Amino acid sequence: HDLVAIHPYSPLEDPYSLYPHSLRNVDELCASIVRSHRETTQYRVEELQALRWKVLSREEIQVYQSKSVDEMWQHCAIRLTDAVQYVVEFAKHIPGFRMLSQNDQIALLKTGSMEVVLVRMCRYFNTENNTVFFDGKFAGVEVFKSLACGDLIAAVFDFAHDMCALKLTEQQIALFSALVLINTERPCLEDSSRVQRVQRSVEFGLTHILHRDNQESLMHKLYQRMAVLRSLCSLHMEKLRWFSQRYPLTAHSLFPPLYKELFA
Ligand code: CLR
Repeated sequence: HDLVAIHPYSPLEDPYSLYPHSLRNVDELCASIVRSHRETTQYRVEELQALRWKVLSREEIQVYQSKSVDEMWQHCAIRLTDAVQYVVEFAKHIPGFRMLSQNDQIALLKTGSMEVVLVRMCRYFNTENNTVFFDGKFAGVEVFKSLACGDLIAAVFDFAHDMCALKLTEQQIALFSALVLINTERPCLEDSSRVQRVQRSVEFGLTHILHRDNQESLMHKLYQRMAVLRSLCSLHMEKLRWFSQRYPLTAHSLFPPLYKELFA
């Protein structure tokens, strides 16, 4: 498996993952999830803020729009896979994650990693002009026209817009991302009671910081967003199946192996 090859399992590196129950307190759990989030998000929020003036020009938009369907899919699949790789790295440092079996780690990442990429997208989103940081500049929905899946793109942009409206702090985003990943309802889990223990600790961590921030009412909204994430990811899978049927060669030989492993 690519996932494992890229990130060899080494329990000794991370003592917390072996004994999550021995965490001195919930602060320590939150701090370690926040640290892992910080270390695996390519850009800091302030950096992205400073880059907002970089918007694609007409001509640059034209270049994306005149790409063929399979060329643009391949391009986006590569970008998405990059982002997924950072999420895999994030997951590995969630206390308790590496204590799970390899099978369960992969099962969680299969559905969860794309969802976390979409959660992270709100950091890369500018609600003033509805653009997302893509390939070094801010891009609107029209840039993705040649993918021929306008409904998915519109839904993804809507989701990012709604997430931005919640004005989450980096800590809240970190804990929410962890909760999205560690989910006992994912299919094909071998040891869901173990996953449940980890899930409970992350849930406890999120509740704790929302309480500390005086924003307990966010919990309900975040659970609602999790349902939206699920539907977005099944739409993504549906589009991928459609694409693979029409362009089997591109999907088979030109997509990144990790993308295929996770989503195909
Ligand atoms: C999300 C946050 C990550 C960095 C990142 C990288 C790639 C971006 C992604 C973000 C947001 C969604 C994105 C993606 C590339 C293509 C994809 C813009 C900013 C759009 C929605 C197209 C999806 C196409 C699939 C159907 C292949 O940390």
